[in-house]
Amino acid sequence: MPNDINTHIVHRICPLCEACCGLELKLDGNQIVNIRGHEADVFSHGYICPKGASLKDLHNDPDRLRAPLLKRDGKFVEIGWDEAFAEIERRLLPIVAQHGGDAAALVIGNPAAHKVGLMTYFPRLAKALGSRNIFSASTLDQMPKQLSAGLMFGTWLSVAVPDIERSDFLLILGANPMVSNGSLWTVPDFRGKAKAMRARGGRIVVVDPRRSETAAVADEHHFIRPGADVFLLLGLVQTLFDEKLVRLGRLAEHTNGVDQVAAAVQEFTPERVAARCGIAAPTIRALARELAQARHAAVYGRIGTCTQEYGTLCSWLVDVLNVLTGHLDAEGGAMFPKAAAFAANTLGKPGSGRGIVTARHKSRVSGAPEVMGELPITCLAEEIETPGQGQVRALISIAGNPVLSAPNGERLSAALDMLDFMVSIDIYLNETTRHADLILPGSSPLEDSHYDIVFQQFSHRNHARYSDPILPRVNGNPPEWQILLRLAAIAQGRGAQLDIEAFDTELFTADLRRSAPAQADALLGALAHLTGPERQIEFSIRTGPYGDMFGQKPDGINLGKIKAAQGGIDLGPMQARIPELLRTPSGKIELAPPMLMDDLKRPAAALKEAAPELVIVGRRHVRSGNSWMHNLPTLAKGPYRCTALVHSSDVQRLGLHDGGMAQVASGARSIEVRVETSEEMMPGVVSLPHGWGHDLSGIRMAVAAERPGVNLNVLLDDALRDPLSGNAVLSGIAIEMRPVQG
Ligand SMILES: Nc1nc2c(c(=O)[nH]1)N[C@H]1C(S)=C(S)[C@@H](COP(=O)(O)OP(=O)(O)OC[C@H]3O[C@@H](n4cnc5c(=O)[nH]c(N)nc54)[C@H](O)[C@@H]3O)O[C@H]1N2
Ligand SMILES: Nc1nc2c(c(=O)[nH]1)N[C@H]1C(S)=C(S)[C@@H](COP(=O)(O)OP(=O)(O)OC[C@H]3O[C@@H](n4cnc5c(=O)[nH]c(N)nc54)[C@H](O)[C@@H]3O)O[C@H]1N2
Ligand code: SF4
Ligand SMILES: [Mo]
Repeated sequence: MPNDINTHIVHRICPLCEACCGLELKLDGNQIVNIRGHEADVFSHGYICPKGASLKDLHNDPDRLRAPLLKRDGKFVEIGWDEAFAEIERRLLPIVAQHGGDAAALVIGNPAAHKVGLMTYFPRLAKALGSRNIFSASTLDQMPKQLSAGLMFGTWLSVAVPDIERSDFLLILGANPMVSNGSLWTVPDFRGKAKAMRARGGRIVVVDPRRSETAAVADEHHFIRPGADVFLLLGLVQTLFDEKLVRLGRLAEHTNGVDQVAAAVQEFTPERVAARCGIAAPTIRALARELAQARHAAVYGRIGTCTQEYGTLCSWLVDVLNVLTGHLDAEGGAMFPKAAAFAANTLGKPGSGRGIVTARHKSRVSGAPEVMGELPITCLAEEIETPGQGQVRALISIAGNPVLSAPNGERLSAALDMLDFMVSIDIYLNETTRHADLILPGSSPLEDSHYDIVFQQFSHRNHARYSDPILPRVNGNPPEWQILLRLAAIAQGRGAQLDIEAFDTELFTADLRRSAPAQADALLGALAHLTGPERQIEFSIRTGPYGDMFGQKPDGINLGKIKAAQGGIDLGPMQARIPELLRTPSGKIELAPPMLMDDLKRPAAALKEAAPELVIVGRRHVRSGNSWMHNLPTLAKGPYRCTALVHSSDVQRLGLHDGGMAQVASGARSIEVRVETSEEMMPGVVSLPHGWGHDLSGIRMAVAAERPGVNLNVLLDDALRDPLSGNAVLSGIAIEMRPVQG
């Protein structure tokens, strides 16, 4: 093919969801010809979904920001980087000087988890700013799981994931990996793996108020009343004790608190929880027996079980089930990945540690406890609105779009306009960044190198892969790590002009002198050829569990070896890690953390609560990613997706029409949606995707604005949280629905 002469092939880990597939890109010069799955990738073996191929659209998107934008007289104008940083110095510093560090808040969103530069340098910025007002998408998502993992196993990210390739029974609650491609469970090609599992005689059971795409490929599906998983899970645990099915096996000597759990769940018999969760008692008993008797089984719960008022209890009970049935840390069960770098559960003395604490401080207005260094993002609006010492007056938002992604975005939107100064680091002028005084453009993923420091910790199989930058930066735009570091320099009063490479080395050196004082000089020498994220990655890999220890273990790995290996390095299936993984002070699994035992009061009191007549839950689609991929033509095409799925019995009862419009109201707030009759829905439950509503003024996303959809989060209540983790309640909100004429 003559026109192939100039083309070449490069590889990149896909940053668009947690599956982290290896992609193969064909380039013609700097033009992307096509994108497909990378067959030789040791982890994803060529799998790709429609979003992966859309990286081309993302890179080429004319709306993607490529220069800093400053708001002048209400209009954004392009400016240079020096001017941008000078402006930040001029406006941010006086606010902090006058009102203290807490006056400047930080918000970081989901895409940051896929950007190694943002992940490794956010802590530097947060430290330099010294603010307690740190918010992130974690409190719209997985904070309950992190808290329960921290309490049980001693570090925030010690999350057990199903060992699907060796499992023969999976119980999945509130997750739809057929669409989401997995979350807190990095598992590319869930469909293929589920199919293989069933071909070996395995079974999958899904619990979801909607017969989801995952339920459709499962063996069994049960509707559940939204927000009522805690009752089902308590019923399952109770049955294990009641029917003498508890078998801890190898973990018995490593587990504290079994008797306390037994006592605490006594009243939650299947017969008493059945009506509350909507699943019959004999079904609950049968599920408990099947789980206990399966040789290799795992319980897995995700967004549906986290984003509810009992999020932490649910997340905990999922692992209580895994422990009590002998499936935690066992082959084919719920196992702990061992990441090659950055995992807290591979650092320090194996087998015990300091554990975790929460509530080191509380939010000023609502008194919500700090969890993992953060406050609930649903507290942000009130922290801006409420005068007094510690009021938030300046905001730095990084790869986050809380105006769409957080409950009651309209309130937040108005609050953002009250700020004295706001700067966003983002790739779009969107619903959130339109409020900024200054937007600094983040980079296209294809301009960045990448190493997964987050998702290796949740991968169903251990691996290490690295991506080089593929395409050149434009306009002399700095990489995102340097943007964050320069903001840190400004916040520390070191000036916007500071030599950023020297500052980076200064901070890295200080870290090394603290963590490895005796070897610091030698290590610095060995790493002298690297800067930025690469230096941190190389250090972490080489001193990590598979590392070459700077030559002491010649068979170990380093960044050079990972780069040289086509498709990365496979580090094998998950292995049993208890007790080595534990970092609890006791050196045991804490099955009955006092905070959770105490919280059982809430479900006990709510056991008899009647169901609202109609509630709303969320939904995802393969051609969409939260709020920001609707501007990519390959994903945006096709049928209108922001529809409300309503069961035919509700359509009839409420006088709605398939394809017609309806008003959905929650209290005083309401939206108008298009109705789609669906037998997938549990009667009394409506499903609407989140992340839509691109019809707000002042955004620059032309494709998204053509079919804006409506924002589910307008309806949701920012006062509703899981009190332990601070996570927002996004599921099971009571609504009213009526047809809109015309
Ligand atoms: N295509 C695509 N992929 C994505 C994303 C995306 O937007 N689009 N987002 C990414 C992100 S940020 C995340 S966190 C992950 C999330 O990944 P998942 O956790 O798999 O999330 P969902 O696909 O939303 O599936 C949640 C399921 O929970 C059900 N559900 C709702 N309420 C309840 C409840 O109270 N109880 C139970 N048992 N079920 C309930 C819903 O009907 C839905 O089927 O997906 C990631 N992947
Ligand atoms: N009702 C309801 N609400 C939900 C959910 C739900 O299931 N239901 N899911 C929740 C979940 S799980 C999550 S994770 C949150 C997500 O919440 P957010 O993280 O606030 O939302 P995103 O839509 O992911 O927005 C990401 C932002 O990052 C920008 N961005 C994208 N790529 C880059 C990049 O490379 N660099 C920079 N600097 N910026 C970039 C985008 O332009 C966008 O502004 O939403 C939550 N909201
Ligand atoms: S499943 Fe799709 S979006 Fe997710 S990493 Fe793979 S290709 Fe990317
Ligand atoms: Mo998420």
